[in-house]
Amino acid sequence: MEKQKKIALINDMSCLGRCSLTVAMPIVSACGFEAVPLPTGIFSAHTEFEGFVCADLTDKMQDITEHWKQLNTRFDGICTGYIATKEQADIVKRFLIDFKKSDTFCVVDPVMGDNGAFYKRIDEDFVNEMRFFCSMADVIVPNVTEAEMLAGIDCTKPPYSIDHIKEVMLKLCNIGAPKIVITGIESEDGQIGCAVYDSFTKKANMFFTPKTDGRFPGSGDVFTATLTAALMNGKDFFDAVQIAMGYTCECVEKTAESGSDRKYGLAFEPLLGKLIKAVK
Ligand code: PXL
Repeated sequence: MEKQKKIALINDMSCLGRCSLTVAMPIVSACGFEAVPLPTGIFSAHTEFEGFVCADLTDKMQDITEHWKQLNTRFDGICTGYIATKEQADIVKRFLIDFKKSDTFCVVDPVMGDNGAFYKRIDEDFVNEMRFFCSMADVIVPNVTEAEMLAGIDCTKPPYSIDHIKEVMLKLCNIGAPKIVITGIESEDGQIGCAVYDSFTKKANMFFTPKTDGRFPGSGDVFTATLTAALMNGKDFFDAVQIAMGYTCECVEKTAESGSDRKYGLAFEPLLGKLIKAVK
């Protein structure tokens, strides 16, 4: 058997409401990678659930990474997601400096906001931290709101015009990440999709698919985990984006059809078998 690759997943553990680690771990594991979680916090359920409780793991993150250093742990991939505070951001920055080697593939999801608004904890200092992470990444996957924040453009609401997305993408290129995927673009003709740019080939593209009505928490996390797995399996960048979009959309459709409460996240598990074949 080929040597298995290890991916560090820096994200929160929301126990109920499939998102962040409860999505990233099974997806990258199913795709053949060893998933190594670095939890930023444990939530009873993600923050859209009324009355959630949370244990912050900032101090433990430091201890965990120290132990990994003593063990000479090497990661083939690093994927960052929900980071709660500036202090945690500093720890993750240290982590990237210590563990990102020349052959470590790094994907950053700069979780900061959605639908034209910042999440509560986000201020301009935090956006600057995210700009730094993004500059160290091989691929960044902001949604439109996060892309606007990183680019220093006022946040707008969907639907988005193609010209606006092009303007955001042009400014984002200055951040330094060589490959960019802007996710969750709700277009003026009722579709949803991604804009992609590869600074190595200087090629840009947009991919759209029909949109299922309503919000689906955790769908961004399904997308990012799938994209990471597909890219680390050697898929071409634009192909990997389409695989991740296809899987996420199919999970969204199946979840909508099932009539389950969408707050509990995407029913991604029944489709994992199909995903494994697609990323091979
Ligand atoms: O990516 C979704 C997510 C992750 N982590 C936490 C969240 C959410 C969405 O609300 O609350 C804690």
